[in-house]
Amino acid sequence: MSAEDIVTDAAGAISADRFVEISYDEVIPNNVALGSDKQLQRALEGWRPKYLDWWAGMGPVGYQQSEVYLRTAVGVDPAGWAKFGYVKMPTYRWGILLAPKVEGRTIPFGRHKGEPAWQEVPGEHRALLRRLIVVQGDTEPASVEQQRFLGATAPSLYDMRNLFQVNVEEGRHLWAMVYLLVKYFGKDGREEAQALLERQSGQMDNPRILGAFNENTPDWLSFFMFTFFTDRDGKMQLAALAESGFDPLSRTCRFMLTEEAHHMFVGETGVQRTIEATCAAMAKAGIEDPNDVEAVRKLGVVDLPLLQRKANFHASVTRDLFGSEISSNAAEAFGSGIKGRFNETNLKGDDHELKEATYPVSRVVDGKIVVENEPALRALNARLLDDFIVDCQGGIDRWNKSIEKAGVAFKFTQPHKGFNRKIGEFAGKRISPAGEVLTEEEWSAKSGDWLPNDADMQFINSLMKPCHEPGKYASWIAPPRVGVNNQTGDFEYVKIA
Ligand code: BYC
Repeated sequence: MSAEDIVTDAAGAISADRFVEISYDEVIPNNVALGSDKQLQRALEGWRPKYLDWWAGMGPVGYQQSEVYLRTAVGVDPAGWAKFGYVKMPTYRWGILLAPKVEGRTIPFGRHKGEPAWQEVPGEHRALLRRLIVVQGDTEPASVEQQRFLGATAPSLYDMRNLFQVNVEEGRHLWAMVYLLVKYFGKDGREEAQALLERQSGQMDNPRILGAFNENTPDWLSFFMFTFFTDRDGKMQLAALAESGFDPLSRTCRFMLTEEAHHMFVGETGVQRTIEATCAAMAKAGIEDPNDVEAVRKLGVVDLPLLQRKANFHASVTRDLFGSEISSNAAEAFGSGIKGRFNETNLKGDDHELKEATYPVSRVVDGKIVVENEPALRALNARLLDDFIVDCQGGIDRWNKSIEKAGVAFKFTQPHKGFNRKIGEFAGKRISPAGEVLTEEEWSAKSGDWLPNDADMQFINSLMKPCHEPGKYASWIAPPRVGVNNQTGDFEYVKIA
């Protein structure tokens, strides 16, 4: 049975086999019957060596010959069929995996609402669609590039393995976008696929497209915050693209979302374990005041105010990834049925066309933050950003619960939407985390309390020492509650070669 034979009904229930098998017999594992389209297969097999060169040159530094305990998808249903085993990263089976086709699916929003979902690229929306796929694709290799030096300072083999799992999956997400470009966009698509391997994170001449993907990920706290916040932008954007009227994009994104969830788990639990180590060390030393930074740092753990500053930085940089709150690009992508809202199909009491609706947008007017109603169609980026902020809060509440349980008087908060922004309504404005509009002088005097400062970075660097012995963890991070695939505490997640 080929993947294309496996269909779901409109409610999404799989009506054929229980899960969609992926063929691992071919050079490029896939569930899209790649072997039946020789031209496409040749084009992708031609791109593969260039991808492997990129991985060798720009992927994780070191450990390429080490055996890493990785998860490889073997099915694409929501139960996440997976196989765990030792793999050398360059031999990872990067594949093309789409969620099952939903029979009778219609376009859920915009001008074409109710029409059958497109199986081919609609000519009139080709340029816009290509642009969005390229932007999405560009972030995937970018994140691998940003994280490439982290293996050397991994606080445990468990964490090192999680880093590499995230990295190989981001590589697979690049494959997912390249598949769409090469299959549906002809020569242009092949050129874009090439360019995705040429831009480089942080490079002056040919940088990655979006701002946050040119920032450094210099240490493990950044990695955890990145996977908590920035991968969550991935979740929100992929969810919006999963609503797309272009069905192959929708199916691709639906499967990518299952992998994105694991990346956010790595981020949330990474911060959580850092908090646990801090609270435990404070209790042992009899330190009650979380703001007694000097005393806490002497214990070899991360003080909570520093974690808050890291969170402030990554939250604000990630918020810029949503683009301007008011955007004609976003309006056009929605109107044309290419990119929906978060959870679009399930939004009740809504015309899904946004003909009359308005949406409240915050901005600075005459030195004050005000909320003004804007046509909802033009405010789609503002709405997705608000949905993101709500989604972040769940994890932050869980962090706070564990601090409370440890009896420490400290609470993480999300900074105001306008804090430290470079894109959109608040670009160029100085807003405190509490939401006060500041002068340049006030900002300069206080920003070191709100964003990681030089002393913070020096301290973090002093902690970033490798801990590569099975079952051992650096002082600043607690072991996980459960091992990967229920492995025991002393499991050797990476056999370092
Ligand atoms: N930096 O109307 P505007 C992920 C550009 S993360 C630099 O404000 P629009 C992942 C914009 O491109 C998810 N440039 O915004 C996470 C536009 O340029 P053009 C990635 C920026 O277009 C972790 C111009 O400014 N996926 O998957 O409505 C690890 C005006 O744009 C930025 C997507 O983002 C910026 N921050 O929306 C691995 C989904 N912001 O076109 C992976 C696809 C805006 O005039 N992309 N610009 O030359 C989109 O939906 C939209 O492109 C954006 C921007 C939401 C990014």
